Amino acid sequence: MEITVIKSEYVTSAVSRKTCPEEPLPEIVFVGRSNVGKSSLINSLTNRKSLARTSGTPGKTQTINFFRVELKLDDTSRAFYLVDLPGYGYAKTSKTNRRLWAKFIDEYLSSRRDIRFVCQLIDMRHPPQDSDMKSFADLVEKNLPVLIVATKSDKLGKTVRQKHLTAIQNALGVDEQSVLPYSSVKNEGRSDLLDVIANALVE
Ligand SMILES: Nc1nc2c(ncn2[C@@H]2O[C@H](COP(=O)(O)OP(=O)(O)OP(=O)(O)O)[C@@H](O)[C@H]2O)c(=O)[nH]1
Ligand SMILES: [Mg+2]
Repeated sequence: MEITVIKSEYVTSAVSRKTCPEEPLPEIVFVGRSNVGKSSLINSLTNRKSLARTSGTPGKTQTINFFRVELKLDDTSRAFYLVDLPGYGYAKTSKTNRRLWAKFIDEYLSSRRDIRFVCQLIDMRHPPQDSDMKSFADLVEKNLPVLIVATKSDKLGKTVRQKHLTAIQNALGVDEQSVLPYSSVKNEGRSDLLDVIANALVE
């Protein structure tokens, strides 16, 4: 199937359930540690330089950001949201704030009406951290379908890369198809991820 992104735009930054957009579209959600490359991946997918703000300093994204995207699949078009969540495992904010955040994200993931699947990003250079394991278990417990995206694949050589992919699979207890290597610098994995998204949209 020939898939092209025909439109992408920033919609809103939500800080509570009430401020999430109302248009009833399917959502694809990105979660992962701060600095893992969530915002960069959204830019790579949409072919935009700075649709989502990225930064070398962790903790850049601090709100739930909604991007409305339209894909062309054969001769129909489909609209959906890409949803950029703040990273876990890091917070330049108070404990109270962090707790409020965790609660809002938990509510969003538990009760949002049409999350098709969640991309959990894991930095491919390292084995999954405790916070990654916890987040994965939480998503599974919420019955959300999860695709693991192993980021920054451009930073590893071929042999190490395969070794690390296997380590991620084993740590999480998932099969090979559930882990997709990605590089936002080289756009590696982009067409595979677009395929997964297109399939989730037509279901
Ligand atoms: N080499 C390489 N660097 C990447 C890749 N993806 C992201 N980066 C870099 O990693 C850093 C963090 O990227 P972001 O996209 O801002 O990460 P994030 O997950 O959105 O971070 P928070 O918003 O803080 O949660 C930036 O310096 C990016 O340039 C990649 O595929 N390859
Ligand atoms: Mg970000």
